[in-house]
Amino acid sequence: MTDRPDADGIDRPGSRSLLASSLVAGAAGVAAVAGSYAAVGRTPAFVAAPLSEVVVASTPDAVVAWSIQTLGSVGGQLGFLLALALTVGLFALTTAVAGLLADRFAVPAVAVAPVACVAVALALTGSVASTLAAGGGAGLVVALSSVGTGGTDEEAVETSDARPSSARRRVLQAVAGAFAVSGVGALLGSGEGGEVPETGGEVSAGVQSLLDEASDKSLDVEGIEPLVSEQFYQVDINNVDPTPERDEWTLSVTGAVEEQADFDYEDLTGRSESVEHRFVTLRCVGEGLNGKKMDTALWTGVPVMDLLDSAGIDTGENCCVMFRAADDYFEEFPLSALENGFLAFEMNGEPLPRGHGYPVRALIPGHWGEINVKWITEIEVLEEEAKGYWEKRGWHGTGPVNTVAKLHAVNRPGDATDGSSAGATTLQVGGHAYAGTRGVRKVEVSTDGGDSWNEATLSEPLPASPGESGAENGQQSAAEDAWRQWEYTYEASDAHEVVVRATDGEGNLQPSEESKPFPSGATGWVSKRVEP
Ligand SMILES: Nc1nc2c(c(=O)[nH]1)N[C@H]1C(S)=C(S)[C@@H](COP(=O)(O)O)O[C@H]1N2
Ligand SMILES: [Mo]
Repeated sequence: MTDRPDADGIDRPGSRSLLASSLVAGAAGVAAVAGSYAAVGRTPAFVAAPLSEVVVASTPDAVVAWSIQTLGSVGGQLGFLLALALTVGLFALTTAVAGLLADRFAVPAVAVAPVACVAVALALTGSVASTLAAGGGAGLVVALSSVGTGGTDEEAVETSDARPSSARRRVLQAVAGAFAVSGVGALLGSGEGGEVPETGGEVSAGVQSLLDEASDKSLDVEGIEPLVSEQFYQVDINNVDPTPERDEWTLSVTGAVEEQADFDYEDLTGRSESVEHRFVTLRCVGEGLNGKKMDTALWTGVPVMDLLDSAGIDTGENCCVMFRAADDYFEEFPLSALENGFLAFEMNGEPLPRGHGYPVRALIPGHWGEINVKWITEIEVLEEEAKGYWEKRGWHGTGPVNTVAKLHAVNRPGDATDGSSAGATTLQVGGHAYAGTRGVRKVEVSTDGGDSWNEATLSEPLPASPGESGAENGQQSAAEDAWRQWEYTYEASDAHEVVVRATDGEGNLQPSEESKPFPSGATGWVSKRVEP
């Protein structure tokens, strides 16, 4: 043992060496995690993924629910950072213990530490690539830390003068190694995302013309998403999304059916007569009244019922369905809502991005986002009601969405002198309105805190796909479940309160009563104080 205090009782070199060893172990921990990331990216095979699950599982349900629904991705990132730190710590500890054992049996730490890290990584992930890369990263750092220091500490212990510089050198080399591995890890790992095939940016002519139409119909308002969102929000229970392989993916129809049926990816995409492109808006029940977890995309897929008819579902006897997914998420809702359901495998003409449910997700028209199950694997037909993931946590998010008009843009088009009367400024306010399958009939804007109302300009409706229930007799009608943009331009010279409200397609005015997102979605009218 070289860490023993010298006979004269000076323990400086010993503690220095302990510190040095800890720093080297820490660097090795970083390198192990970075190595694994380089090999597999942020996938379930990443060594930090299991601890991330532990973090989520050991956080109280209420905190997880709150964090996912309100912080969304930020909450997830915090949990994930904690998991990363814990995983680095685990590998650092492993390296340190391996180092002590190596000392004890007088073998080089370089031989023991990587083996120990490999064992830990294997226990964590079971992925060979991830494991070898973690062991390799840690091994590299430990090896670097002994280069030029004589490999063992024997030389260094000879004079107490030599030790500090040697220890410093060990640490510097280890840290440099960890930096290098992390750099490579970040570079390689960020490119990984589970294997979502590339389309080379080629979008079919049909999809392109629909996307063009959406862009033509988008209002000219700075600061709001166009009719097809550029940044589509993401909400799910995972810190690390699952990576089902397209070729191994199956959807099983189980439960109260005449015959259980399994479908694979080809069964979906191969039904060319059924394939449709639908504009569909999603909105998270957990978002604030004027939140940004509401977006629209053009989705390609097939109607659920086209697929399920072969399984023989009795819609009279059965009440509901439970959807299950590769991330163990599950949601239940009435069978009636399934009738216009859609199974999507493309988003805006590209394969579904991993974060949005690759290879296949469900879209249930008009309902809150949470039953639009991503990475779907099973549809179970139920004879009795059951609770879904969020309903077990107190939410009521399986029903139709609330009507909302959001206010996201306050613009000053042109300068004050441009066309506006003396002392007044031209103002433009705008946003989106959504009422699920009820559709949006009008949006009204008040610029005096709700005393008087003016009708806003609405974007033209997005077109329906031929299979949507809104599209009858081959008539081109409005997409069944898509938002509209609204815009209102006016002049003002004093600070004032802008309020917006929508009326749905059935003539119901958006309720003014205010409630929080939990448990059934936010209600009320969005208002904003505007200074000209
Ligand atoms: N498998 C799975 N599907 C899921 C979720 C999930 O956590 N796991 N989250 C749901 C919630 S709460 C919402 S709001 C929508 C969001 O879809 P997006 O991430 O594609 O925007 O997905 C739903 N589908
Ligand atoms: Mo959600």
